[in-house]
Amino acid sequence: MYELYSHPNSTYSKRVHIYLKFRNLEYETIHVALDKLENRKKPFLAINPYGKVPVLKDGEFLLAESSAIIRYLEEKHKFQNPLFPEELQKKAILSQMINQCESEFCFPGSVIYFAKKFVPEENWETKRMKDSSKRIGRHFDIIETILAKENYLFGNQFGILEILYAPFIENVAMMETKIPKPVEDWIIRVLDEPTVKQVLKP
Ligand SMILES: N[C@@H](CCC(=O)N[C@@H](CS)C(=O)NCC(=O)O)C(=O)O
Repeated sequence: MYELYSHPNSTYSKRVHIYLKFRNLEYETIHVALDKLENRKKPFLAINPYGKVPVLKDGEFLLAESSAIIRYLEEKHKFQNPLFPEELQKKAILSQMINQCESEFCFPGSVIYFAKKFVPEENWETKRMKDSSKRIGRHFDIIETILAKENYLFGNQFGILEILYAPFIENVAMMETKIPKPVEDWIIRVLDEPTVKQVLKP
């Protein structure tokens, strides 16, 4: 059975939980106490030298990075309705969109999330946070062009991008950015997916 090193408040871990439930794959969760800095201690650093969750354990094989884990499982199981297309250029566009999700939304989103959750307001780097909000706003304007026509970001069905975005769009209110209506509707749709709800609102 798969083992997933994880923490209940970890947005990146939640992506993998959503995926595992979406695919009905059996797994066991191994709690890593980030709050007690267990991830910075030797036993966990032997599992992931970067000291981050999630990490998947498949037998002796260890794999970190949420999107790499999902891609590995998806390719390993060869499901009938694969989340990654076969066709070269479609696959390339999906990779592009995954990278943009990480760099244009999740990264600036994490800057704001981390500050608002863990840093006293007097120590906020407000310029950096404002720049991050602007960057997210621009990203939303760009994905709006797809979501004005389709219900989901790729192939017009719930897929890998929604799984990667879900734990982050849950916190979109704190990002203080204008959300275009088609994007707002998509957020509601994604957060209403059964496997997403199971993980985000257990
Ligand atoms: N790019 C990684 C990011 C993983 C990550 O940043 N995990 C956070 C929890 S959400 C973590 O373990 N942080 C602990 C630390 O940096 O000390 C992924 O996609 O899995």
